[in-house]
Amino acid sequence: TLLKAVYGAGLAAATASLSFAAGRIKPDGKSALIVVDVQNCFVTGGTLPVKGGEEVVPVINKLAAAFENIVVTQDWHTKGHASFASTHAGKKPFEVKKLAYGNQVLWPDHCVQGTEDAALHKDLALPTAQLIVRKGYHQEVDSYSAFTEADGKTPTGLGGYLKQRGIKRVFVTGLATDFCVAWTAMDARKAGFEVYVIEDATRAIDLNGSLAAAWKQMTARGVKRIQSTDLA
Ligand code: VGL
Ligand code: ZN
Repeated sequence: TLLKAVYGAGLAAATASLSFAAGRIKPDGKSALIVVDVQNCFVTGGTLPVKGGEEVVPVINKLAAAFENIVVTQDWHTKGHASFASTHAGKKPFEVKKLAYGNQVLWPDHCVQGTEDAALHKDLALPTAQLIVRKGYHQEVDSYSAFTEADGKTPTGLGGYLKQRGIKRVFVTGLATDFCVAWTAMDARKAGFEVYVIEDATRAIDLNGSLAAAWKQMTARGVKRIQSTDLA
């Protein structure tokens, strides 16, 4: 029938454009892969597990081959950190508390400096990575972003590092899409980088609609949402 023929043609066109799309983004010497918080704390069995968090590991390992420049981050909290619910009398994990710099989601104790929980996932294979940035180590201030702490003003140094190395484009992966990945991506835009988030190389916490909200904010700020198959 005509309907079938039209449908068939549409499918063929869609398939053609899909295969054309694959590999259209090529990281160059001015590109960096940022691997956010792929730590034991955020995968199954960790203290703040992200659903399917471990599934990003093979995707990121494979992506790494396409990058000359790779930066890894670790959430690296002190004991009794201000972002832990246990630090605040009467507060439970996933409640919100107003701290000096604004509203803070309170988390289970996680990623405490030097613990096995805070170590990078054992299967993460990034031998060519050049820098590990640790963040969230100031007792009174959280840092979802790998660029700027939650007070909105204390830099981690990553922006300066990337700029001094001539990096123009960053590709953000890791955990969690709606917290540390999103904040890192948006701060990278603020710092003037071209920013891609590789969606299938991330997994989300999705607390009260936070995943949809994060994509909306990232998109509004010019972060490009791509898939690992878009890279050569
Ligand atoms: C993260 C919540 C608390 C993250 C870190 O890596 O996304 N989320 N600390
Ligand atoms: Zn944290």
